[in-house]
Amino acid sequence: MNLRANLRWTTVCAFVVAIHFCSAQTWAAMMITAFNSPMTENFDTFAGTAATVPANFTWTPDGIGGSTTGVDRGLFDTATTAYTNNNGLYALLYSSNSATDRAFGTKRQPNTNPDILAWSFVNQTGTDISSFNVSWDVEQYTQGGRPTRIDLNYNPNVAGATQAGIVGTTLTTAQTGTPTTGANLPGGTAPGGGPPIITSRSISISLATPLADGQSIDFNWITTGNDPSGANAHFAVDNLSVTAIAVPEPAAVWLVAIFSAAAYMSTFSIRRQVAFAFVNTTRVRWRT
Ligand SMILES: [Ca+2]
Ligand SMILES: [Ca+2]
Repeated sequence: MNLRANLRWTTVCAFVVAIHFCSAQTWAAMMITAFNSPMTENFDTFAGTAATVPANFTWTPDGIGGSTTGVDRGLFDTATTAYTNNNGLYALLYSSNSATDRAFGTKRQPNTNPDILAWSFVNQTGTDISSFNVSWDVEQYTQGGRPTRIDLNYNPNVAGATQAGIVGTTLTTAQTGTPTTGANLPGGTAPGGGPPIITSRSISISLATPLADGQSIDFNWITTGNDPSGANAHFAVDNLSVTAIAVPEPAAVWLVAIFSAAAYMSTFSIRRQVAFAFVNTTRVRWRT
């Protein structure tokens, strides 16, 4: 192969590599193309394996040597199945409520490293995004002595994870049970247990710096829980929803102000005419 052919081959390879990485980045993040349009995930096709984590999501277990947190545990139906003390990644469901409704769940390894589920987005609206609404359900499927916790933060434009600008409650703590070694929730039919405890969260976020077109943002659901002794509950998130909120244009704000003022003046004018008519009527009656 001569020098010119070599250069041509190198150029083709560089182009193919660039396409690969661009495609990978495009695949990895969900594109935000519209305002006030919720983007949702219900995990109903998740099978409790790393391979079935939905696109646009990244799962980071604690990574400690010897940990079983990253182990794929598959489906766990707590309506029909006895409690299992195995730590790892689970698709959790309660078939007595729904045979198809799964949630993204884990039973944590006892250490201080968080398990993080990140949902990645890129702003493709063509303009800045200043605020988001985010909602999700936390679902507790079993009980244990350790109060497993799930919290949320976000990372705008790779600036670092933060909870700044969040209005609303982000933290949910599992209800602990009497058995410190773990058990199914009460109220079910053996060998299964009772229905999951579901806590719905809904927050708004005002970004300190607007997210420019083309910039990324990650929303992170963080599972922790390492004390006191005992077992962590099987804990999950479900029904995630992220909405970019449109900020009214200055012109629109002025129009609202003008219409409000006009409506007030109109009401004021009507009130004045009614008062004037009342006074006149009273005068007429007084004279007669
Ligand atoms: Ca659910
Ligand atoms: Ca679901």
